[in-house]
Amino acid sequence: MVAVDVYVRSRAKKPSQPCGDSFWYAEEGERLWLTVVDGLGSGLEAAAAAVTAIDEIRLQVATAHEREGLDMESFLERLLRKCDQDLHGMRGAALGLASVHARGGRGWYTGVGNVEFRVIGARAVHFPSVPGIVGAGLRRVRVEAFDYAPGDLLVMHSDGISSRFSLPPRGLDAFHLEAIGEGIVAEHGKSHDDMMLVLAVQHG
Ligand SMILES: [Mn+2]
Repeated sequence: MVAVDVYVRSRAKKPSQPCGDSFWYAEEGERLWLTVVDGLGSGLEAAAAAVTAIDEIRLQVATAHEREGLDMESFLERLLRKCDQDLHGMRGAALGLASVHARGGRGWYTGVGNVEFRVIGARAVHFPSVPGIVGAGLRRVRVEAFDYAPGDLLVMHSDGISSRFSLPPRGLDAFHLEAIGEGIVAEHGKSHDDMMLVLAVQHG
């Protein structure tokens, strides 16, 4: 059993419309999965694109996690390309997808468009946005590896949050997700776009 704290904060550009940004967090076996998808534009069509991508990710992760020796690099690339096909003819989306093992070791990240991902561990790692639109035909897909240890802070967000925030270094105490998240949203959340911020940390 893995103990993970997850903080999620989202906000629609217009309160009367659905938020076009979505997230998914899951634990499959001992592997943690985190994704943020920003459907282009806002409202119903943006939300539909984001949900379509997340449904595909859920399905593929659920069917793949049982397999021994899953090659994460090629799995993430195939998954991103499948989402690209699924969203063809829809609004398109920016997407970030990360996976780590609860015992630590190498973590994996892939992303396209204005979703950013950071890992705050022994050192801070930042994966900025990569040009492209999921659904518009991806040419190159980059899958990146990073070092992960239990207790490291995982941060993923859409461009409804300015990426200029700083984060506390990993110290002896656990990260306080609520305080960190509320601070980022208050100071760096944008009022003219949908917003999604997800923080996750293992504890215990
Ligand atoms: Mn956006």
